[in-house]
Amino acid sequence: MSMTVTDVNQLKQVVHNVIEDTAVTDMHTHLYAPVFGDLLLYGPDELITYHYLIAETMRHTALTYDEFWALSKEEMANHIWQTLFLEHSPYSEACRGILTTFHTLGLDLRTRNLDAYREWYGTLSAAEAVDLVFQKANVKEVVMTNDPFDDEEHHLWLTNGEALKQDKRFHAALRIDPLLNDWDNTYKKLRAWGYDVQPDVTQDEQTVSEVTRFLVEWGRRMEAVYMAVSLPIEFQFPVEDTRSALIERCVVAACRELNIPFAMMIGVKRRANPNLQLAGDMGGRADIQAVERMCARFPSNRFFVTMLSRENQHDLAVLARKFPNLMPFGCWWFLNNPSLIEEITTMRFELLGTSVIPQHSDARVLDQLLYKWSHSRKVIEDVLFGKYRDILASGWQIEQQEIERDAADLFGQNFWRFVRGKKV
Ligand code: HDL
Ligand code: ZN
Repeated sequence: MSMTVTDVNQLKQVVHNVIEDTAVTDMHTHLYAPVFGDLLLYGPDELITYHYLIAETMRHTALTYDEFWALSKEEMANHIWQTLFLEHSPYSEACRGILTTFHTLGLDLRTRNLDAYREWYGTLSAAEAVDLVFQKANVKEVVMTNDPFDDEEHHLWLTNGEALKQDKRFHAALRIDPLLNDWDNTYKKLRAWGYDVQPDVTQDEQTVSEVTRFLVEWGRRMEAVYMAVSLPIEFQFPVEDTRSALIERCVVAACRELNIPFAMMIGVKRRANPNLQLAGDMGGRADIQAVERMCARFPSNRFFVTMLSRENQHDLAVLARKFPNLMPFGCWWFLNNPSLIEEITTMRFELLGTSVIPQHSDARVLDQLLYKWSHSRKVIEDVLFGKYRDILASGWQIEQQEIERDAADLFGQNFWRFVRGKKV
């Protein structure tokens, strides 16, 4: 029996409870099921050496880049802890996330004793850590980032593929950055794997069909729920270049054959500072018209899109009003901060109602789910409450089960309907 919500205080409590109780489908992470072995990262040293914290540490430390990278993982974590947590207050989002994570796990932050935290984790197996973190974060399932061009992952899929798909909490996404962003090196890998491709994609039908075969074979091997790529700030479409030709002649065709969406994550500049390695990437404003042309030119394809620049967010939301085959998702990377999640989610709810996927975690370390989702849930709850409050004030009556329905859509159903080609 659902309850009709009649006043603002009752509404606030109902929205809070529903958001807390709604299990999440996390549509973009860099996590792996335990069967992937060491590819699954968890624990204090992995959390504290997350590349976000390395970038912040290098703004304070007297160490040179070489001195820092020469440290062991534990020494790195000790140096980051000393620098960002003990010598300065840890209120940046990446630092605050560590505190939220440890607090949620019941660790005593008053001690600030990193070795004590390490000792607590010591006995936790990867499988136990997954069960514990998924339960505490109220995460039902995650989508991994699976790169067939990574030698270790390539080997795992070819030698143990069925075992990699047994844990139904972990879904695969076929990530194709090397294909679209580094063709001149990647085509040689395809040839070595038995795909008869030539360097020039635009002139050779055989190459087009072989690249498409590669994508379809790996999409099926992984049972990928979508195909994904991150694209640079300067991404344009269509242009006379290899990336455009591969997208137009191979990727969209393969996605149609697999009946899965193509996810574009646009606006990255890789290694702006190569000395920072993974921490050295930056972002910038990209061309929204490339997305417009993709959606218009391929009406039977579905596109997940997230953009790295704050300045692209309004245009992306407006574009999604024009193209039902476009699904904006998440507050990606440098946008995954409370102030920007609030701004972007408010704008999306005002322009798209419930037909959007407000967040993904992008977690690289398992335990990050604890903070990435608790921080985002709070912001999304506040924005959603505000929107319900506005319509309540107009005399609209809201049922609790309608709030439960909307939250389930935002935190998972929209994703699965879009993956399966159904209206959201
Ligand atoms: O390309 C991506 O998927 C990005 O999310 C990068 O992995 C980035 O380094 C990251 O971890 N963002 O959170
Ligand atoms: Zn990512």
